[in-house]
Amino acid sequence: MTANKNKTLRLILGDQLNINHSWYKNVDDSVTFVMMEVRSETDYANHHIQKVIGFFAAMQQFAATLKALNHNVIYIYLNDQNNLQCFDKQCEALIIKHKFTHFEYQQPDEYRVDKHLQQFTESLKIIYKVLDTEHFYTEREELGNFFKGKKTYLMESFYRYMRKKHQVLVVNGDQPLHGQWNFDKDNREKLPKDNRPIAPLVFSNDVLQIEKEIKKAKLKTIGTVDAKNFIWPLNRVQSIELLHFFIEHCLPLFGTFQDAMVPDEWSLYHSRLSFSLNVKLISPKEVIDKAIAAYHAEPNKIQYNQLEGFVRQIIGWREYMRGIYWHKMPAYAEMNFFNHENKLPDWYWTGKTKMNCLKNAIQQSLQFAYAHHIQRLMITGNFALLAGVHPNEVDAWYLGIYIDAIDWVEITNTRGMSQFADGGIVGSKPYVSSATYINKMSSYCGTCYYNKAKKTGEKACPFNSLYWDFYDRNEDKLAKNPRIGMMYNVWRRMKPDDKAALLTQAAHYLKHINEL
Ligand code: FAD
Ligand code: DLZ
Ligand code: SF4
Repeated sequence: MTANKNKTLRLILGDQLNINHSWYKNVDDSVTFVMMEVRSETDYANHHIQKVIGFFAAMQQFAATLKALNHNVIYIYLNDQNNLQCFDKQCEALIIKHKFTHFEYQQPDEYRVDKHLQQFTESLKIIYKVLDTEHFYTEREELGNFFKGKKTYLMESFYRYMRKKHQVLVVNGDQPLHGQWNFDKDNREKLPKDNRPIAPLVFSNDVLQIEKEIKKAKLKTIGTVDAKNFIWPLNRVQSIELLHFFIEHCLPLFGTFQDAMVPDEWSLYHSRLSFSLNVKLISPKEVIDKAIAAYHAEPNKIQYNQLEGFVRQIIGWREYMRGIYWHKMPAYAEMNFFNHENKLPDWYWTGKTKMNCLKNAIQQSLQFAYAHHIQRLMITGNFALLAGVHPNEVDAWYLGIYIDAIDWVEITNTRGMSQFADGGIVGSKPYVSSATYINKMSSYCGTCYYNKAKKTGEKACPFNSLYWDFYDRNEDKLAKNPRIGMMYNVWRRMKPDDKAALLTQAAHYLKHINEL
């Protein structure tokens, strides 16, 4: 090869597995793609073993697909001798070794990696280019521009803007189909005893070799895996199969039981598409288009409120969280509105607690690297907030434990929606509850060691006293919030002895938090 010939190195990150990207439209022999399993990505959190395996296996399959299409691919495995274990050093070494004249990468979704690659390219002596991932509906700054000059960041306004802009469930240009933008009030019921959700579609991927390599490298991970029968989709075919399964069997009841929680039912009517979406094996547009097409084909099978609820999660919440992330980082990662300082209880890492709701949600997370939204928000998140845990500790847990956890969507949901550490950017009030809500939405309380109806005394449910303790200790920050002022009226009207007993009970529980 002559010295003048253009040679391009293109870096593909582990969450950029979008085969429909324009990079892959034509085979070009002057282009080489590189993918790498690196310690900079495996070690920034205490990841669930299924998360690391999921990323590596999906990356390996994606590389194989590219090779089969005749693209040039360099794949660096975790234990390869020449693995320099981070993106910049590895790319630099390849550029020198193979005399690349150009370097290209797609915009990373994570602020940390974005900065890392910016610094790398600034020092590069060759030409470089940054491209869009061609995955999301929105540009990074779109939400910031949409809310420019506004005091609040209401998801509902953004959602309506998205529906109109992309003509999703819209008629006459700017009107919502069926006359209403949001059908949430028809959703969210407890699961009746006689309703048995369909068994979740799981895959049986053999990932034993990857597990072996992870063990060999002595990666620190949490959770368990059946590496002979890895349950998560690892390629586009499996992701589309999961999407079809969801539309056929779960979408008809998705909205209705979106917030329901039942022991032993880990997936209910949820899609479990978040991993496939976040690593870009499938696109939000194709998910929404297929769901909407199924509704139009069989409107008697899929009621509109179920469809609208699902579409809102993807074109609404998912794009909204991404927009908040890019608008507010890096300051977002430092926010701690309540100045919470407590440590996360040890049993978050083991599930060994007598509280049935937490035991179920945590053990399920350790087993499957998955919990559905309301378990994350109203069980593990709720308790951490009531217990005054530092948002850094809460973030570290969520970032590690879930297969779909990537900073942009984890931190906005955890620090923002769940911990209200952003002081109300994402949510208008903190998501906290006593046992009343948990009992209303789940069947955890019936078999719990604690008594859901007791606020104080032996075996009183910890949520009940911690709930009032949370409001009491944060009165200066919350009493003026119009959505919760009412709670303070209740608190103020309570008898002084009852209030004191609740606060004493909460103090006792906080002191012995690791024994709960
Ligand atoms: P479904 O219930 O089937 O919903 C469909 C899709 O909608 C999801 O796949 C997801 O892409 C999208 N979606 C739904 N809710 C949200 C939301 N609040 N924000 C963004 N997208 C949403 N989601 C992640 O993808 N990664 C995370 O790390 C993550 N961390 C979370 C932490 C906390 C504390 C909370 C409360 C929520 C978190 N979520 C996260 C959002 C949500 O819980 C998950 O997207 C969802 O549980 C994934 O399961 P599913 O695919 O079965 O979702
Ligand atoms: C999550 C993850 C893990 C565990 N390992 C890798 C890896 O070895 N190589 C890689 O390219 N990506 C990995 N990822 C995903 C990255 O963390 C993700 O691409 C960045 O955070 C950008 O969003
Ligand atoms: Fe959770 Fe309290 Fe219900 Fe037990 S009684 S399951 S701790 S809410």
